[in-house]
Amino acid sequence: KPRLYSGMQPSADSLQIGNYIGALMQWRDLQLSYDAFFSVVDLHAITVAQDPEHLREKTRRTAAQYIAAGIEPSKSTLYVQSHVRAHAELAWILSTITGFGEAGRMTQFKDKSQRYGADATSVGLFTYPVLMAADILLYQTDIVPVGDDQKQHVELTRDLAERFNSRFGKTFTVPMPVIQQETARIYDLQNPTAKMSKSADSDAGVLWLLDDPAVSAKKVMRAVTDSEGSVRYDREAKPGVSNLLVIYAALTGRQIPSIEDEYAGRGYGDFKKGLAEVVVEEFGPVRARALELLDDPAELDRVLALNAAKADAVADRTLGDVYEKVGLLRRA
Ligand code: AQP
Repeated sequence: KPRLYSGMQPSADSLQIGNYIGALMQWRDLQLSYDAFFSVVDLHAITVAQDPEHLREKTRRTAAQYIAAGIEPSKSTLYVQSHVRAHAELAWILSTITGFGEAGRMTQFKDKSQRYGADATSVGLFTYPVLMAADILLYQTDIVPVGDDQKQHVELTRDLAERFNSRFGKTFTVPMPVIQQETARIYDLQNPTAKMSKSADSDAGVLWLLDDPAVSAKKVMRAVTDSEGSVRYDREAKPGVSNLLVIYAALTGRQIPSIEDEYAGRGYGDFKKGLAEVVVEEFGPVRARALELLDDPAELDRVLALNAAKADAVADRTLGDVYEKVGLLRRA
C-alpha cells in the first residue's frame, strides 16, 4: 500500500469541526487504501508558548479525538510526534540543506511572525516547515493530504527531498500533496469569511467537537446569515448561509442542491434547526467516545506507545540511512 502522512497540532482542548470535516473525515476514508501515519504534532505546537501541563492534556485529547472520529489505531499508525526522536534529528539534518532565503519565503511564517512581533517569534517557528519536511520524509511518504495553506510547505518538502537525493543518492520518496477541496473548507459561524480555527479570538463562531451538544446547537442557531431569507449557495453574496450548507452537506453526505430544495420557501430558522440536529447527531457519539477514552488515560497512553514503536521502526531505518549518507561516524 502507498504511504500517507498527516498530522494536527494539539493547540486546543478540543478540535473544531473544520478539522473534522477538512481532515479527519478524509483520513478515515484514506486509511482504508493507504498505509497511513497520523501524528499529533506536539513538537510543532511548542513553536508558540505552551503551558507544559496543559500541553500534555491537549496532546492526549487530540489523540482521543482522532480515535473517536474513526481513525483506527490498529489499522493506521496513530502516534505522538515527540515519541519518535527521529523527527527532531532529521529536522536538524534537513535544516543544513535548507537555504535561509528559501525558508524566509514561507508565507505562513511571514503572517505569523507579523502577528506575534519579532520578540515573540521563535527560531522554531521559522524552522517549522523543516520539521514538517522531516515528519513527512521519515516515512517515505507518497501522499500528504493538507489544506491549501500547507501547500507551500509540502513544496519545500519536495525540494528538500530532491536536493538531498541528488546530493547524496536516492534516499527519500518525493511526496505529493493532496489538497483538500474548497467545499471541505469551513468558515467561522460569526465571521464567515475567516476560516474556522482552533485559535480564533472569540469562540462564538467555532463549533468544538467536544462541546456539549446543546452548546453547539445554540451556536448554529446564532450563526450569522443575511437578510435575503432564502437557503441558497452563493459563496460571494451569502457566505454565512453557504458555509452552513457546506457543513450540512459534508455531515450528511448529501448534495447542496438537494438541501436547498428541502428548505426552499422555508426560513433560516427551520434550516438552522435542521442543521443543529445534524450536528448533534454527528458529534454526540464522537464526543461520548472521546470522553470515554479520556477516562482511561493509561490505556490511551498504552495505545500511543504501541503506535510510536511502529513509527519508530520505520523512522529509524530512514534516519540511519541519512546519517550514513551524510557521513556521520557510526558509534561503535
Ligand atoms: N476551517 C477549516 N476547514 C477545513 N479544514 C480545516 N483544517 C483546519 N481548519 C479548517 C484542517 O485541519 C487540519 C489541522 O491542522 P493544524 O492543527 O496543523 O492547524 P490549522 O490548519 O492551523 O488548524 P486550526 O484549527 O486553525 O489550528 P490553529 O488555530 O492551531 O492554527 C489541517 O489538515 C487543516 O487543513
